[in-house]
This record gives sequence, C-alpha cells and structure tokens, in this order.
Amino acid sequence: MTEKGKPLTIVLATQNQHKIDEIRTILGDDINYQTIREYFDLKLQETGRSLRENSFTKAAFSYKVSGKASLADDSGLFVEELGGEPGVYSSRYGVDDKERISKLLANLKNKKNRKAKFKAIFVYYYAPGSFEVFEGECIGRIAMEPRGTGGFGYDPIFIPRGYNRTFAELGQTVKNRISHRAQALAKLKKYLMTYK
Ligand code: ITT
Repeated sequence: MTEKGKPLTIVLATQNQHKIDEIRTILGDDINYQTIREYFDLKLQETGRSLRENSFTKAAFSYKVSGKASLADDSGLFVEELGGEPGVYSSRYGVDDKERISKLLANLKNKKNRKAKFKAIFVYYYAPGSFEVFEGECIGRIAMEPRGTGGFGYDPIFIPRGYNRTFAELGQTVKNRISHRAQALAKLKKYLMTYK
C-alpha cells in the first residue's frame, strides 16, 4: 500500500509468464500488477552485455510506454567450469529450454566441477531518470541429467546448495523462498515498505 492507502501499481516489464507468476507470489497481493503486454506486444530486445544493462533497458522502456513504475528482471545461470557461461546469454544459448539444457550438459560432460549460480538483477524504474537496482543470487550445482517437472528454464538441472533435488523437483514453494529472484525481491520489498 502507498501512504495514501491506494495500492501501488507496478508494470512488470517481462514477457516471461513464469517470471510474472514468481514475482507476484513473492511480492504479494498488496500491489496492483500490470504487464508490459498491456502496452507493447513485441518481445523486448536484449542486446546488452550485462544483466544490469538489459534489465535497465527493459525497465526504462516499460516506464516510457506505460508512464507507470516498472520492474524488469534480467537473470541468468553462471557455470564456473564454463567461465560463467551461459550467463547473460542464458536465453540465447539455444532455441528452446530443451536445447539449452542439452547444450549445457554436453559442455559439462566429464567435468568434475559442476558449481553454478543463478543471478537476477531487477531494475525498478519509478520516475523520469529515477531507478533502483536490486540483485539476488542462488548458489548450487548442475545435475547430471534433467529431473523434475516444476519451474521453467534451467530449473530441471539446477540443484540449490543444501539440497539434493533440482528446483524443478523441489517445486515452487521452496524455489520462491530461496531463489535468486526471492533474494532480490526481498530487497525491493524492503525498499517499497520504506519509501513508497
Ligand atoms: P524477459 O526478457 O521478457 O524478462 P526472458 O525469459 O527472455 O524474459 P531473460 O532474458 O532474463 O528472460 O533470460 C533468462 C534466461 O535464464 C532464460 O533462458 C531462463 O530460462 C533462464 N532463467 C532465468 N531465471 C531462471 C529461473 O529462475 N529458473 C530457470 N531458468 C531461469
């Protein structure tokens, strides 16, 4: 809620329905959510060389077309043995999730070091030239083969630290408590409670 008792409206600057569902669940029902699709129906282009740059571009563009506070999420999976790949190119690593996962597992074949982390960078753009950045990461390792049906993207091959099952096996309740997105959004939530 804002000071005036009216719910805050936030435009979610993402085309990814899974991200939208996770963001709404983590941030809760006190916010009035809209999505960029209500204002613009093409895929937002990602040409930046960092998550931060891409996230900023998406949030600033959403603010420009909607005139409302906008929240973008750029995220990726960083695998140590692969020098941080696919990283910022996570969504461009293959044509679909199946191909991206196969490619990653093939590149890690016979490698001992399977350490990886998910990173998410959120940009909250709320007035002309005014924005805040919130980061989150979740450390873990890459499974030997895909397991589980929950979540999206690389979830079937990511095992968070402290667990033996993948995000896709653990399910949405556990994921939304410990994920990179949960870590970053906890910071945004605190910011909104303090300043909005
Ligand atoms: P928007 O740009 O519209 O937000 P997108 O799906 O293209 O949607 P990104 O550019 O941030 O999102 O790409 C993120 C990539 O990383 C994408 O391939 C996802 O599958 C993967 N990814 C991000 N967060 C993930 C998560 O929580 N679980 C599994 N994979 C994730």
